[in-house]
Amino acid sequence: MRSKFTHPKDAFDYYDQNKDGELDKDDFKRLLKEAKVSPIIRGLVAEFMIQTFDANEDGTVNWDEFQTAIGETDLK
Ligand SMILES: [Ca+2]
Ligand SMILES: [Ca+2]
Repeated sequence: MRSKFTHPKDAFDYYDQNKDGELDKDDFKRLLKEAKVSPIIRGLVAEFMIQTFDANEDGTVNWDEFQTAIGETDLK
């Protein structure tokens, strides 16, 4: 989620592997893998991120929720 992507939507689409418009736990695990997060805590962190960003509580993070998330964490 750094210089590799010119726009946050590029990052979102890249990690949304099955292109359903939502980042699920597996998508986050892949993101965390690339961020070099230890496999031991990857599942926990993925769970935590979804719980934190999932505003409508459907278990996945959609583009709107992702935008809110990056807006709050200043990763733009
Ligand atoms: Ca997906
Ligand atoms: Ca959601």
